Amino acid sequence: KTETETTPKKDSTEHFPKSIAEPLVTDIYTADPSAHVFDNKIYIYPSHDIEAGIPENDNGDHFDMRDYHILSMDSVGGPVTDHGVALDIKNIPWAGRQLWAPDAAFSKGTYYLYFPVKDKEDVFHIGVATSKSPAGPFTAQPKPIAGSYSIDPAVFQDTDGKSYMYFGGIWGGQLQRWITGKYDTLGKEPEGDVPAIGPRMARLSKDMLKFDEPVKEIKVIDKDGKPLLAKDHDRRFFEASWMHKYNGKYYFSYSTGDTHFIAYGIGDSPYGPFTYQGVILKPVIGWTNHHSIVEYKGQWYLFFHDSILSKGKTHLRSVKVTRLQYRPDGTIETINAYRE
Ligand code: FUB
Repeated sequence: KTETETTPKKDSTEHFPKSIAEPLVTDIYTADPSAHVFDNKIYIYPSHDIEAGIPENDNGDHFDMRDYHILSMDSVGGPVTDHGVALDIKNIPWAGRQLWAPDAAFSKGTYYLYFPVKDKEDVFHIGVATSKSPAGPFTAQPKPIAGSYSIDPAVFQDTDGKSYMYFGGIWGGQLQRWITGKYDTLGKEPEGDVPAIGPRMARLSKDMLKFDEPVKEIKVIDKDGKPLLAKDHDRRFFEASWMHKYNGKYYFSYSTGDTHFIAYGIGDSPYGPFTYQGVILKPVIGWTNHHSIVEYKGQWYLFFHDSILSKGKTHLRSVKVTRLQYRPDGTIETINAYRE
């Protein structure tokens, strides 16, 4: 093991509510789980949280992660394999600091790991690394994806074979610095009765290494077709994009950040717009909320994280999984990660 943190004792949960799920692994801290089914197994691409000793701030400097470990399992509830270091920041030529929430995809015999990291000027961009194995190790491309910025890539492969990347996150994720399309360190999250900043997306090229079209802003709208407003912190997009398809509809889900919900909208196209539907996951222990949704052997699952194992340290999280249920009308039952 390369980790320096110690393993918290099992009784560390005694002052927290009883969770509906246990951490998938307890010898390292993991977060931001992006789950996929590859080779009939579930592979989870999480952030690898560490104690870097950096004080908490709104920029997220305390999330100073330096490598990725990939997890896999043959069955939900069965043994979980930690495949060790899959990519180290030392081996990403353009990286400065902070390896945040990754995602992965498979195409034509190659696995792709997409990752946000700050460059040497402290600006987040999204990189890609390749491997012949879903568990890595991955080899990073020499430069970030051209035209990429901000954080939290989520790659969705549609049933017609096209692949799309959704990305972006405000505050520490720097999306508010790209409002004009050019980087501006003074960019701020809008306030009040103006539309909220939307997540970004672009179709990926056939080789999965580039954007195949200009980056677009996508809209989450209310039932009247109006974009969610900047003041609507309970519903507006903050970070942690995820896309999945169910019964022919496109489900875009995300974190509301400072109000701590995983919320979602449904649309008829991967480009949206997505009509806001409600909350998938209520706030968890720890500031961040970040998830993925995947179908495995006919059952849908929500992967998420919380900070119970670290006794509530926001930057030391643990990945968990629980079942996700649809109502007959296609909306999703809200999940409370804790027993009432
Ligand atoms: O893990 C670092 C950041 O915290 C992620 O990129 C965000 O989505 C939040 O979970």
